[in-house]
Amino acid sequence: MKLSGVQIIVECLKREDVTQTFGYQGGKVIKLFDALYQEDSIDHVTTAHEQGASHAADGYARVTGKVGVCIATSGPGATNLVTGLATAYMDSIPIVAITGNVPAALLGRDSFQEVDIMGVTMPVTKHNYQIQRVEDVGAVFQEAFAFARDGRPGPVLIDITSDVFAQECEYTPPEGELGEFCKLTDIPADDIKAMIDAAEKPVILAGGGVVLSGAADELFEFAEMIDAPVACTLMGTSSFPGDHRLYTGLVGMHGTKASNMAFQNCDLLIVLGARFSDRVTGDASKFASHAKIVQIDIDASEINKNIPTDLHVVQDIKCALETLNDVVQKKDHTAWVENVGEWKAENEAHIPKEHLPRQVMHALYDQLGEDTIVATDVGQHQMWTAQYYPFKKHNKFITSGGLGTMGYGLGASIGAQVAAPEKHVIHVTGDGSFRMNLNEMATTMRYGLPVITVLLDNNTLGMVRQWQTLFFNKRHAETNLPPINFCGIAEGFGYFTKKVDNIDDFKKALTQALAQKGRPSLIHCTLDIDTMVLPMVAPGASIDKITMSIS
Ligand SMILES: Cc1ncc(C[n+]2csc(CCOP(=O)(O)OP(=O)(O)O)c2C)c(N)n1
Repeated sequence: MKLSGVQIIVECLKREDVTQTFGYQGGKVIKLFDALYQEDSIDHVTTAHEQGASHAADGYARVTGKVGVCIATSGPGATNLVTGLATAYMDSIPIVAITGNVPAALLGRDSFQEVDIMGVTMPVTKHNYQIQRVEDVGAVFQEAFAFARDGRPGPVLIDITSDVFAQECEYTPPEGELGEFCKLTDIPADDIKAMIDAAEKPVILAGGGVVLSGAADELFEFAEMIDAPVACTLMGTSSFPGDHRLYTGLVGMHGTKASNMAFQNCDLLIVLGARFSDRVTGDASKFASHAKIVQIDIDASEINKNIPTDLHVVQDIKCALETLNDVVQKKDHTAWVENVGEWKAENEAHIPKEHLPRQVMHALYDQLGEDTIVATDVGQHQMWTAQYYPFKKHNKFITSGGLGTMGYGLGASIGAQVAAPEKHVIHVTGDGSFRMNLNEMATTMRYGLPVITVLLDNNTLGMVRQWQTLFFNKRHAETNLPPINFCGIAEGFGYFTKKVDNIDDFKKALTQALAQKGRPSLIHCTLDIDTMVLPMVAPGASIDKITMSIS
């Protein structure tokens, strides 16, 4: 049967089990939206800005494990997606972005709203396609979804010249699935077991790969079996329960004393789905220098990229851990775990009792159950969340780890809440970041998404101010932010709001926010401008050179 380009696209989306899209209208996608309007099995969320749509597709993908889909028109609509694509690229999140473009005959003529989105997105997508013939739609969509999902996931862009939407051709859905593109290696389970048997001071580093492969339960079993402390990267945070005796917290620049000292003193480091970013390793030449290193990652290009390893495996983390859990034997590293526990206690002793960010995180932890989703923007508030929110089993931490995108959090929360309407979604933000995405309050209101935004407002770009204080002799250039009546703005959108400056009022406000049915909330929590994220390791220093307090 003959179908039009837009009808084929809808068929392709259904074939890929797409039930939700995020995006924004425009002249070059009007026909596509018209076709989606007539299709009951696919819901659409219109965000306030295309960047919000790409972050929402990202948050949706992180919660469902499915490919997130966003749609934008040509020119500015397409370029507004780019930060979201780059964010997803750095964090390995599967997205298919669909953009309309000018008709093929007008390409390259500086036509109205024409932009070379292929050139723009090439470095920030796993792959991109431009469709100029209706006959290519079916095959391109099948391959694009397979690429987005396959191996190390990532964003893929499909740009379609708008004449394709109305063109017709015979369409037969492709049969079967494409083969796997990613080449995996066998798991040398006996070799890894021998290294574990020989180790007296093992440590596990859990990265984003553990979260992406859904391997939290397998990690839990593995860590308990080999009795090894578990540290997390920012992207790995929430893959291991924060209140577990083996958990040591974040590693690296804002890592805990326990994690950083454990790395520098361990004799075996097992790295699961982490890429040894410079924020994790500090001075790479001094990183874990007493340890044998085993690296397991699904992406062969990550192996030995930043840190040389003694043994590596190119594999999905869940699959690798399932295999290892079948062969490893119960270990007892009491002395080593107690040693790490002393560093944990030292870390704890340095945190002031009245540290409001920590009190807020603990109040959230106390009042929210398992299976809660916590999304952040970027800055100090992001680090406080990773440091102090003791993620429970199957909680999800959603953050822009690789690109560090201020303005990510509310869009991502929207995608997360759409994906999991029954769960609590908490958006932790700073005043700088919130200014970048508060337009998306229009979206949470419109769709009745009860996201709770916790704004930690220090009247400054806090993370940058902290660096200025420490490394620029307190010259606070362009970081102060004049106060804003955020509650007034949020009320304008229809939000429930409360402004607080102490933990008791915060807890009451949270109880009230949790009782709002289908209505989003803002808890505006004011902080002292010089509240710091500690501990801290100076950029490029060895990770055991830890500053615990600043007077
Ligand atoms: C889009 C973007 N612009 C600039 C930065 C650089 N940057 C990193 S953290 C930060 C400050 C964030 O301030 P705020 O959102 O208020 O959070 P706080 O650090 O105060 O918690 C800045 C400007 C960034 N990460 N992203």
